[in-house]
Amino acid sequence: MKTTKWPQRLPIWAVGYQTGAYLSLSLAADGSIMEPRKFFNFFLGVTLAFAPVNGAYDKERDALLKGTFPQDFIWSSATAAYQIEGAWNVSDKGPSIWDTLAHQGRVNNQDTGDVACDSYHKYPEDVALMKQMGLKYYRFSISWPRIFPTGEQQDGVNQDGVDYYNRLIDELIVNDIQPMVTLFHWDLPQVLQDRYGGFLNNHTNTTVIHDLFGDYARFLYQNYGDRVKYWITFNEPWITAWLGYGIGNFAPQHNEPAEGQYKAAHNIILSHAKAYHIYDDEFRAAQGGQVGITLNCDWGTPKTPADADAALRYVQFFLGWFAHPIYKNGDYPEVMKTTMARKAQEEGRTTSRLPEFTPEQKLSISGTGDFFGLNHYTTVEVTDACCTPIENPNYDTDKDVGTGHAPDWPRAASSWLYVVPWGIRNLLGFIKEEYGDPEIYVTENGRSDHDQDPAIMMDMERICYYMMYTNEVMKASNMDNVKVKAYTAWSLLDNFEWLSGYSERFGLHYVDFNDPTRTRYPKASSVFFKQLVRNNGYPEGSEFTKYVENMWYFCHNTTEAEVNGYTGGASQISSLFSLFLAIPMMIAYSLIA
Ligand code: PNW
Repeated sequence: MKTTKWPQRLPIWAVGYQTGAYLSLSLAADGSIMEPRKFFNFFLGVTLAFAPVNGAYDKERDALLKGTFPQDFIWSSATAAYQIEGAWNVSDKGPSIWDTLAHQGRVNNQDTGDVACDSYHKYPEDVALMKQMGLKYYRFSISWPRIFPTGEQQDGVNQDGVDYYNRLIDELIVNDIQPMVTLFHWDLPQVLQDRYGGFLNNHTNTTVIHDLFGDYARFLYQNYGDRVKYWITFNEPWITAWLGYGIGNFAPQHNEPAEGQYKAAHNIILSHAKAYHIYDDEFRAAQGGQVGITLNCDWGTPKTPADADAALRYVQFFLGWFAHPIYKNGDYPEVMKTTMARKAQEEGRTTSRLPEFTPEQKLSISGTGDFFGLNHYTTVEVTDACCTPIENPNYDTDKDVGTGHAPDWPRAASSWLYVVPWGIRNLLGFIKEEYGDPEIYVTENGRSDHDQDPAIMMDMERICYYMMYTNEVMKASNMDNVKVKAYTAWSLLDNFEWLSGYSERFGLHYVDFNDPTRTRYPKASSVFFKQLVRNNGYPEGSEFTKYVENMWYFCHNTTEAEVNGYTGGASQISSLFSLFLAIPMMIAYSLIA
């Protein structure tokens, strides 16, 4: 692992922490050795007296809720095939559109997923890590071109690929971990892109891409459905549609921002419905599993009361685009249709850029989710920007909104990731109201660190993130009666973070990508998460909850350095805290736990 380099320059608050540390050490130096937990509590108390107050937080709204999740609550962690597997051309695996993009050198630092975490070979280690954390569920994805090299079954099946997922699933089951399988996490077979335009394939009719996705889904149900009871058809179709076929910075790099995303989304929704009905008609009775889709959405909060409609429009264009057809009535949200119709008029078009579903299609789409999969990371502040016609319209301008971030929201390493825990509670409440109180599985939530020297192993800010976000999920569950059934941490491992390559780390476990054996190291957050799972929340009176109570104030004040534009913030906090707080804390805690 990397060597420790100490920060050259200390911000004022850090001096406060240091002073606190020395103070508490000297106070304890009356000859007696303090009992670890007392020492830690005392230490934290003194130290936190020096912490500045972060204006991003509200005492009442952000208060710690004590209590536990429902008994059958699902705790899980997630990965995706291209991000962890490597073995990109082992046996007959075909190339995916992400292999193509990465091999063109389009990723930060020219990184590729060729080896990634090498989970294709090291999957038993991954399973062991989950076992060690006490996780009973694992969300992973299957690589379509690893199963069908061209994407089409008639061209041949890659038996080695089929066997790989059999081994992974068996390893999970033996270790009492339930698989939750995503059919499509962005790695479309390149041949399908070349032959049919991928999800742009003749979008207005039932076309070959729907059938091919259906064939692929059927093959997976047939081969794995005896052991897999949770299926997620698509991961974040919003990203595939907008970044893949609209802006085109993600694979397959199709740049058509006026219409590409709407066509692709249309095809994805129809492909999802197809896969759902195949399960319903051919497998459900025998296998008894569930099929859903995972949608991502940032919460949109109005900047001023006058922006309330704009914020709602933002969420409808984001989540509603997919959720409204699937979970409500087979069709796009009303506000999307009327907005796009008005734009067509303004632009002198005879038809809307938003395609229409036929009545039969609406019927077949509506209600095709046994659960509602949600990926959520962040929140934006929305302002109304209605309604200036512009020359080159795109999905972003179509919404007639402006987006920004409150100046005091702490940030993670990913440029788009602002830490706003209460956003998830609002979003969960919105889903409950809007889509008829579905069972919601949070299928991703997490926070990135930079890849930096020293490596962030005492990842206090990730601990804070999980602590605050899961507590907000518990508020949604226990106070707002939202049917949240699952919480999934993204990610089990540091991995290939798409265009950012290995420069952003989301893992509960550190992976050294310079080490040919890709050794995994647990970060402090994995210990925290283990305790969270064991306690099923924050039960009154438990040692874990006491620890969380002590951390709560720290977590709500910590990222001040970054807020003030001090770029090294995350590392300063982490390295100082490893020395003065996290290490004694972890030792103390391991003695108790
Ligand atoms: C999700 N954005 O993607 C994906 O499901 C994961 O594969 C990914 O690693 C994770 O979130 C963290 O990024 C996103 O640019 C990718 O806003 C990009 C964005 C959001 C989510």
